Amino acid sequence: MTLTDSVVSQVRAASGRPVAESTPMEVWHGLSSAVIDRIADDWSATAKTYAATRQEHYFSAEFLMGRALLNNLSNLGLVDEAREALAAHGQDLSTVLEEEPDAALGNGGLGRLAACFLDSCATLDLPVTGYGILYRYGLFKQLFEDGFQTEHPDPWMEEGYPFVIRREELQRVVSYADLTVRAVPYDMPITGYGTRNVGTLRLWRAEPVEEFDYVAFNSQRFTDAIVDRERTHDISRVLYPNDTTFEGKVLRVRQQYFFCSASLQSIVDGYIAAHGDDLKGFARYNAIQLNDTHPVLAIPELMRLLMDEHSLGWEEAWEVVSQTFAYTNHTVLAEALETWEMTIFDRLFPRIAEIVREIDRRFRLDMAGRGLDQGLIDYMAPVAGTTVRMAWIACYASYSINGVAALHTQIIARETLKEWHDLWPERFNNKTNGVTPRRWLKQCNPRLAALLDEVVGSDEWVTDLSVLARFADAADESVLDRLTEVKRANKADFAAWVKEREGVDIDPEAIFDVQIKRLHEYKRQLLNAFYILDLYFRLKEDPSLEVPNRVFVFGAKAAPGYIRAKAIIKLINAIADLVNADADIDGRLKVVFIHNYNVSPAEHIIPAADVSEQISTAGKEASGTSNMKFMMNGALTLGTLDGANVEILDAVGDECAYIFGAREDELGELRRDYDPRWHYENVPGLRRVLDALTDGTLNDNGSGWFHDLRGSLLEHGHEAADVYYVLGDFDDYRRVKDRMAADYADARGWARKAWANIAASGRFSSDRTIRDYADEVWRLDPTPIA
Ligand code: 26W
Repeated sequence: MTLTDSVVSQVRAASGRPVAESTPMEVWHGLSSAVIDRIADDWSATAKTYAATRQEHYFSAEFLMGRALLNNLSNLGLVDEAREALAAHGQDLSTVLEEEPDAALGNGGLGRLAACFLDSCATLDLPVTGYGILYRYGLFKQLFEDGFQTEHPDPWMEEGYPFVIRREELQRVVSYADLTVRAVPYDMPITGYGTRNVGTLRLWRAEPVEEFDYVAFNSQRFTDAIVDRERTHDISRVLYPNDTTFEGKVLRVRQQYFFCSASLQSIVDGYIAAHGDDLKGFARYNAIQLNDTHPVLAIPELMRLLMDEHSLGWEEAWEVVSQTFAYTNHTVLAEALETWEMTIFDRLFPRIAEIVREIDRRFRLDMAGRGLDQGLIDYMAPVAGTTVRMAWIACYASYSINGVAALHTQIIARETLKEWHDLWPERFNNKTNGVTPRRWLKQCNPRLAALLDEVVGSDEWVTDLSVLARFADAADESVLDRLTEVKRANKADFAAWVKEREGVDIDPEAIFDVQIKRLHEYKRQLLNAFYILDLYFRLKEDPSLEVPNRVFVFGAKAAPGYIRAKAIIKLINAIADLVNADADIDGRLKVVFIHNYNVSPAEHIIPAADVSEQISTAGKEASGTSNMKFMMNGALTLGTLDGANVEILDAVGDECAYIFGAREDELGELRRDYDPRWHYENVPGLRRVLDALTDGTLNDNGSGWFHDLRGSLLEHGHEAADVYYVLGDFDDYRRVKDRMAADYADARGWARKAWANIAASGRFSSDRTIRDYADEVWRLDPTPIA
């Protein structure tokens, strides 16, 4: 059946009406079902092929998938056919695509990385499956009220979602001491670009067991059963909105155990079906990547399954476990390191608690045998008094430990995980992050994709982005002018999108300067805000100042309990109110805070950006991945030498990136006698900016938040002032950013730099990252279906 025939029948089935009379949402449902119909045979064949081979399983509490329909159509080469099929019935594909809700099952970088990885694994025909949780509510929806963030639920699949298939027959039971639940898998097909292989993301949903034994549901225990039903549904109800700050909430550890246990049961059963019941060979056929410490309970849980259900001895089981797991660290921030109270483990899963204590006991013997002193053993042991340290368990049990950018890997080896590196340096390796050029270039920026097709002479760059390097010098003036034209057209589209979504007019001729990422003090949105405020005052003081028009774009969610981050959002909105409405400024500066930033807004924003703000305090951003998306789309990086920025700079050269600020290796020294007050008093512009927070220039609606922000930078209270060195880096930031703006006037020169960025972006494709994991960590071969 052609897609056209299939779409018509699926839309009619979804709406009960002819296609022409169906709503765009109904058309979205029908077209999505037609895609599933199209891939069903290949998906099943892929699963069968992978079951027989060595596989990798990617365990992650977060998968920030975004929208699925365009991605699938594009991977399958069906975009034009779908557009025509709909047009024949008076329906517009772009309108239909914009109906789709984002699957926002992640907070930020770590979750989106998992999604890009799955795309690359499918495209490279690698036998990799993702495992996570089917959260009923994704990351909260963000609105602004009087410039304050408010949070609202995101019931993203309440109206049905064709891209997950419930696999009733594959359900498992997960037991806690106080509760037994069913785990039902919902499988999402992961198509690759230009391949028939279709991978799988398996997301588990918690459901009550009463369908199994509803006898217990009757009579005396009726209310208990109702309460248990709710407690069960709680497990997969909502994604924790905390990014980087650890909270020892019982529900979170329940969630972690839930998906680890269900996934391992499914993998072990798959192994037995394919290779027989001698579990000692498990690690020959299976590797498990732990995406940060969130799935580390999989380590004691696999021990339990091997020993209690499959009768291996401790040593045999430990041998299997220590050849199965690999651990990726995603942050050096101390407040993010997960530790749990042992009492929680005792209460929820006493057997896991017992296994963790035994790991701890044997670790101590093992280390004493190696001659480590007692202080060091106590520091590194999995259990410290009453707390369990998940990162230490991961380091002890994993055959591979990796960071996510070269600098980050150096820092974890030298500091965060130093003692482990001293013991087992061979376990440590770097895997610099990457992003998929399918979603982040081909799909979101069709104009640039068309230009690349022409310059390269084919679309081979889509699956091998490194070919662009061959064309680094191939950009003559006509190519550069067309690149400028592509960017201009993208900016015009974006301006229309902003007008419609946020009600703000922006000038497509202005420099579009963008910072989109979770709101955190270390990411220093505040530094950007201070620059804007300072520029505003400079323009007020001297209206004849020659500066190009500027549009500053922000997108960021703050964790609901992170008041200082929320204060920074309020501040940026207050600056927008001040600047956008000022008749003296007359549109020369505009500030737009895109509400509810997510994957699909990013796809509108990034292709239109001129400047990519990557301004974290050096040493704090493990990698960053939006930096790579911007680079691919021809925006120039304005950044510190942090995370993957270091490697971006290395790839493009310093004429094609704007680098400022203190380096990671200087900061220790600089901070020792750092006096933010001195900067306030002596750095041009800073006093005026900081005073504006509290002198009535900016309105925080009586919250006192701006006063607190100012205090966090200037006052030595119980915490150190300006721990992220905002004032220390301000002067250099301002100088470099001013220079960058001046450079923009030379359109050809700017385009040349933009082209250099695009051409050098090959090493930041997640295809490269995944090949490195497959070769060096997973030892996995591409396995195309016959
Ligand atoms: C336990 C609370 C918690 C929740 C999330 C702690 C830590 C996290 C993540 C590790 C935060 C995160 O998303 N880290 C980001 O990972 C990206 C992918 O590797 C990197 O590009 C970012 O630099 C890093 O901040």
